[in-house]
Amino acid sequence: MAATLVHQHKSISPPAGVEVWDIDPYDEAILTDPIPFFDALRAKGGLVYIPRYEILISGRYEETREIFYDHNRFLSSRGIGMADFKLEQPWRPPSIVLEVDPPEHTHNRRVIMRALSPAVVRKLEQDFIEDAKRLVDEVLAQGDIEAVSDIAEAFPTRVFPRAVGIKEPDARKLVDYGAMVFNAVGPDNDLRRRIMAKAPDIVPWINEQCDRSRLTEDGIGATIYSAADSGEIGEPEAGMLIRSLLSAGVDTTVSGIGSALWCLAQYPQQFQRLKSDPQNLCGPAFEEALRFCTPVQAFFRTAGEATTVAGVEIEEGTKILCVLGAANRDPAKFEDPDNFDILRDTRGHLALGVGVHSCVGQIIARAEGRAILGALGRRVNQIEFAGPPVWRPNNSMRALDSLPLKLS
Ligand code: OVM
Repeated sequence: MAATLVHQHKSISPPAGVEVWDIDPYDEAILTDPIPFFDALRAKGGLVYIPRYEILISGRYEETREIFYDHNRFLSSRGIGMADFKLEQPWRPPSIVLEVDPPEHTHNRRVIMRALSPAVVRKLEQDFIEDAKRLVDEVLAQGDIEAVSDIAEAFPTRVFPRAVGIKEPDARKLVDYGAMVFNAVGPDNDLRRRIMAKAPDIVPWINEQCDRSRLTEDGIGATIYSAADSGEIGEPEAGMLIRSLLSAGVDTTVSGIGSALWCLAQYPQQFQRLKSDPQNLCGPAFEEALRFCTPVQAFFRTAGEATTVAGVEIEEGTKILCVLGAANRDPAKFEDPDNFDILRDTRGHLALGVGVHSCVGQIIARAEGRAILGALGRRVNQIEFAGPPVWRPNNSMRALDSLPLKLS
């Protein structure tokens, strides 16, 4: 008998002892204002059942970390979105690093790790700092700015494609592709459909940029292709790893930098604190912004076998939505979690995941964050809102749509 598919995965009934919560976590009102939802989620238990999608959802720190850490029980190869790749055709060929389990994962990740190593990023960081200084001077000259387009999108789309070695970058297409990739993590809702309508315009362009001929000979992309030359991976796999860089390397840092700006405008004393020692506090400030406004709010894992978490029996094939954004606000882990404090101990936050799949680009992402926050701390006296910030709904990414600021 064929399994019944509900929202692209196996039909699952509520496990004994878990609360059934009749809510849509993908409601746009929740996506744009998630904190009350996070609080309610954690209050209901370590795991909660959502009948609308027949999924489990976790928002407490301990359970979320347990699931994310255990790649043996909780698979990525069946998709990190709501769709089970064992049962449904994915919207694009699966990523060979994100949507795969060990041992294939280990082999492919090693190639990207080398291309994004601390030594590589150390060489790029001076350029990032120069670019950040230039960008901050540009926006300071303007006074009133729209910080999403003028800083949050401008900075990563300037420095990251260049570091990869994309010869003809197109910031709009890179940002839109990120929006597709992160909305694809959710259910087949309006948000996902609207952005997927752009696929014919964007996907072929992205795929072309992954070709060796489109890349410079001295970038991160070339390093990945050198692994194809030595036979460590095939030529098509090298292209797929470039696609991963373009999938995960733009929207994430755009979101992180935008949210960090929002935090500093919302908490002016924290900005003054950053200004007291930009050199040393730009890193901690970016880290706290990652905890406070976690860019990747939630990814799924799929139970590859029957198992238990916190005493709850989980069926094989269960999709579990791990809400990293909620875990990062868990008072059981972080004292006074709803306070943005750049001096707090942020260690253990889950914004970059944990375990074998933790963000492989975290070194370069942090270098970008430090560069821009360092430049702001050194060159700007005050950051104020010049209008109401607007959040942009997305099925997995917390991101601003517009952030009018006055910099002086
Ligand atoms: C990828 C990738 C990696 C991390 C995140 C992501 C959903 C995509 O390898 O394509 O966004």
